[in-house]
Amino acid sequence: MSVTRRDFLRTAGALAGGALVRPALAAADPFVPSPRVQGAADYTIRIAATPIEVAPDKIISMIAYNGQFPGPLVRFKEGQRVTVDLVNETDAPEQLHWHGQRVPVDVDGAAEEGTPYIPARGTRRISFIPGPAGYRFYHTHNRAGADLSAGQYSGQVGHVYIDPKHEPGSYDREVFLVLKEFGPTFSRGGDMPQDVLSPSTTIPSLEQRGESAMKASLAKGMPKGYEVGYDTFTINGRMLGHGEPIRVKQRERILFHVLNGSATEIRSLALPGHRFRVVALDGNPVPTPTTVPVLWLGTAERVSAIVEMNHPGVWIMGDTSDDDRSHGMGIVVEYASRKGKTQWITPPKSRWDYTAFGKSGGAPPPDETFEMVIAKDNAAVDGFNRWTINGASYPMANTMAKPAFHLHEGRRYRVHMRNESDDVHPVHLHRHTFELTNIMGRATSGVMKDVVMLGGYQELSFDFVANDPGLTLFHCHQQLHMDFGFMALFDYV
Ligand SMILES: [Cu+2]
Repeated sequence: MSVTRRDFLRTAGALAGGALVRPALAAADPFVPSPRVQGAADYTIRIAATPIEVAPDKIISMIAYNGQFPGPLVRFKEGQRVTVDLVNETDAPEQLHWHGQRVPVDVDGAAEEGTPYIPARGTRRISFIPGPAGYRFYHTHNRAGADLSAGQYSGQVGHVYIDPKHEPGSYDREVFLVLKEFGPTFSRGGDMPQDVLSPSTTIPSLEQRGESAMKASLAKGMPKGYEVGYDTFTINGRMLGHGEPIRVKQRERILFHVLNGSATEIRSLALPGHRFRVVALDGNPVPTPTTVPVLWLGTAERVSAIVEMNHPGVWIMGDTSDDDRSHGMGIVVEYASRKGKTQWITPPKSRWDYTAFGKSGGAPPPDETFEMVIAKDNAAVDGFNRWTINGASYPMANTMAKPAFHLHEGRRYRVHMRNESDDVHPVHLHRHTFELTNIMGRATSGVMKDVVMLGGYQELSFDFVANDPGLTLFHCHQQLHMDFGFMALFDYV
């Protein structure tokens, strides 16, 4: 098995030619570690403006990692210290965040926690012990604000896989996929799909407060706050039909590692005639592996799912949105010796239920609960929505704000979130893994994550153990939301 997997990760030799335009990669490109010479880093990640060909004659300029999109797949070994050189060839200071890892604040890659910037035209060397094992990723943590070329709107996304001491599950090989849009523009109040989560019920008191705040704002003559839309959609940096297909054999069991690398969007993924057996969420094995027809991922979420190739054909694996798929959000899955027109069949409507992957209840009680109420102040900052946690907006002028929540090392905390807005928020906690404990009144346990979607006018709770001292950032991973206030710091006291 391991031979096949390594074989899949072989170097894409064609990239070595130094061509000016780099094709996006059909599969995650392996990272080639620097030679083991004294004083050299194990890995070097170079941040630079790069033209990326997402389709023939469609070449997008983006800030990317090592001249490619997605950035190279970085494979670490759990517990084995690594040194990484971060080289910034742009004119702006950068932050590289090791999403989902338990690392110190000087490594984590968040200016809000105090991680030093990688200076413009400069280099930073970091050293850390990767972990926990599993599927993680790395991305920029810069604020973008009104700049649609900055932050996560850029091409700064790459997979990390930290090899565990024990191999999970039974599968033949792994395929890494990153879902990512390009060509962003602002619109006023373009709505994201909100019919994603299960249950679909809302809490009347939250809805009343949210709706009346919006009505009051519109009555004052305010337009709706800006949202972002895109004209180009890709999987592994290629629009549907313009990349190499995923070539499969009948009866093969493929473990797909899927990352939503979007700055702002919720994504879905379906493969007609096939089902996904979800074995891990955000890289962490789930207690109840469950088979689903469609994967749903909030920004920065990862799903690892095994698909048994038992329906020969030439299929489109793609987003369930016809519009997004027709603008590129798909990749062809081709069985050996099958040719012909690619097929898409719309799957039945489905919703994403986190509790399906957990155990029913049984999480230990927390030592303390933090209440968080999320609210939207429509179009309040130069036409952008301002976001608040318990009435406070994270300051835009100063990077390291006063910590809002205080932790004692070793204690177990519950965060109870209530959403007074109609938007879905993929909320993210840095440097810690949390356990889902309640989704809209349904108790659950055992699902360990670092991002979870909080539904519009809904509530949920997650627990975490304070086991990684240092400033810890909590924020919505939707770029517009985090940039306009939806962030808070935890500190250890
Ligand atoms: Cu949000």
